Amino acid sequence: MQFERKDLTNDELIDLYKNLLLPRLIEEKMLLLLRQGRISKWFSGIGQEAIAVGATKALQQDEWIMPLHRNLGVFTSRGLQLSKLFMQWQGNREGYSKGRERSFHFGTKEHHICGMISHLGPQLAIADGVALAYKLKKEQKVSLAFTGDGGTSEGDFHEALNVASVWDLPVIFVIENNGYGLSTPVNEQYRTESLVSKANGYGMEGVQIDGNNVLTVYDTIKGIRDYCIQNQRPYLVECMTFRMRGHEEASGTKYVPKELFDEWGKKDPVLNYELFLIQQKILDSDGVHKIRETIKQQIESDLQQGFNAAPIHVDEEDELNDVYAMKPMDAPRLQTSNNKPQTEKRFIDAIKEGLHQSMQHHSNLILMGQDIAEYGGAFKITEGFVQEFGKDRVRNTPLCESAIVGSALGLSLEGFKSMMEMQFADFVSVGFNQIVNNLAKIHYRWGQSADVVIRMPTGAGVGAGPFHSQSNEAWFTHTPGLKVVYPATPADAKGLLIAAINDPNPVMYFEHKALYRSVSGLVPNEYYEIEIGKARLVQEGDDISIITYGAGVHWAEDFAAEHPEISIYILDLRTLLPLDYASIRNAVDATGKVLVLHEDTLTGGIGGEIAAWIAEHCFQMLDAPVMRCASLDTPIPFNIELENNFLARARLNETVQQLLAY
Ligand SMILES: Cc1ncc(C[n+]2csc(CCOP(=O)(O)OP(=O)(O)O)c2C)c(N)n1
Repeated sequence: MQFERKDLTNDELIDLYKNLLLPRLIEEKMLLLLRQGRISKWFSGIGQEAIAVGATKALQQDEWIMPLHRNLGVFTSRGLQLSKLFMQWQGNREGYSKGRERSFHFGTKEHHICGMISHLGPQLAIADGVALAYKLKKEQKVSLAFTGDGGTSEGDFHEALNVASVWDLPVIFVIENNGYGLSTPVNEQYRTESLVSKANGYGMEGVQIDGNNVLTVYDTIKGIRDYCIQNQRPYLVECMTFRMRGHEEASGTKYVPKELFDEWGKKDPVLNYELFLIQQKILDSDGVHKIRETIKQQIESDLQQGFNAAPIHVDEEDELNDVYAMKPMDAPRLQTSNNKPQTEKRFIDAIKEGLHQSMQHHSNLILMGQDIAEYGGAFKITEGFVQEFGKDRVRNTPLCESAIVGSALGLSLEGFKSMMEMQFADFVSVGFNQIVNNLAKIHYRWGQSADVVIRMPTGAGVGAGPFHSQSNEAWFTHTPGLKVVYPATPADAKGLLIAAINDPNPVMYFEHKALYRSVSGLVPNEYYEIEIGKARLVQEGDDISIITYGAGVHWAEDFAAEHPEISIYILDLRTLLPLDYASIRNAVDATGKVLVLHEDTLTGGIGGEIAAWIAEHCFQMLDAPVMRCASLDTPIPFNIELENNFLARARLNETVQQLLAY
């Protein structure tokens, strides 16, 4: 192995050696503890340390890195306290995730490390968002994301590289090509000659290097960092290396030919570099011995601290409290009242006004979505925005929902707010993973907030067929960490959107397309919030209570107007997660007969959850079983007759009569 020191001083070379040795010695100790059953799962990076260490040392301490499961060297090179790291692996409260995450699935803001989720590829787009933040702030910085060879087959890899290129983002993508993805060899993973050749396909530069040579990695990434900053462009690096142990310790290595271990054993990144330092007389064997012993002692003493950590004490309140980030204590309360000036507005114009005022209010709010800039969005909600706020803040995106949600999270890491417009709520399925696994869980996992709003033009009634009409809010109400809001009136649409943007948590904002131009109402002119988690009493009544939201509110109101002989209490939920149980209880108490009405299909809809809660908590108040009126359990048909039959509204009268007759 050829080492080129270039202009590195002896001290710098020795510092790199210490950094390279530390993860190796920690791992050797961990493998021992694993055999003794003192720690659980372990993904080994033995043989690959030069990549994580070289890359991390080439960056500034405050540049975000998105590591994966073999990148212990990132964590150690960023100077994480070892005792805390050990507590993390033992699942102690004093670790980096309060015992909530395993192995390397945690991040730390203090060290600018973003924790991975198991799905690997989603890390890459987060780096795009961070790089976008650096670019917008005109900071001379890069972000760096890792992927394995296996991970390059994920759509997330393609999307993230494409966005970085199209948006001219200073991101370094590092592929650790270690020959295998679990047991799958690279010839069953891809058919290009190399992985770096894919760079060309995204219109970016790339280079393949020896990933076992720490000086090569360090020097290359340092140079690439300068390139990315100066040219404001991304760069792909393929580091050739080898995984010297199994995928994880329990999986063995039977599927790897023995010759490969012999061949790559000779290229060991730590031993070869050590030899180089000795040959160059930068260290002698005594010096090497001393460094090794010092590190081993440090590991032992920190490990003891780790073992001394108190066993975890379960505090359910603390668990629940950490699901959401708290709004800053000094955040103003933006209530409005009826005596403030109001203007009659359509639903769609109220949304537009809420978004517009939010853009004026938050100079760090970025809008992203397909065709939202010059074209103004599929429904024209952002029409005129790009002229007023500029291309930096009103961003057309390539067609890649997953990468844009990931980028939104990356923006959040650097203190930006973002709103992503799904062109249709139906398309959220291709950004689903980033929402339910990254955005939703990140605060609970390691305390990072995801300050993102996703606007979801939703619902049927416009003859748009199975993929432009779905009600998919229940996919998200089942995911702790998200908030789900669903306004029914123009005033609520504006106030809830402003509240969603002010909320530091990920909010799914459902806006019903059929209401856009069919519903109007008085909307306060000022900048105000409607509180998330608070339902609205639409009208009082004595016979039955209809609990509903979205288009259902209008169906219920129309029904009540057409049937003055029935006294109907109507509750508009407005927020589906978290639910306003106090208002639900009041609705039950008012009549003792409850109908939950929603446009979503019956099975697994939020109506089931509400009915179950009422049965459990309000049983004594009930004079009849809780009834549900929902859409048919079929995909949404295109033909308007079929669609009308599909929708819950077709069965509303029948269900009300059943309830009344009970
Ligand atoms: C989306 C997804 N599918 C499958 C897995 C299971 N899995 C975990 S790691 C891995 C192999 C990854 O290979 P590679 O990207 O080459 O990284 P390496 O483990 O070799 O470092 C697989 C299949 C996963 N974590 N996520």
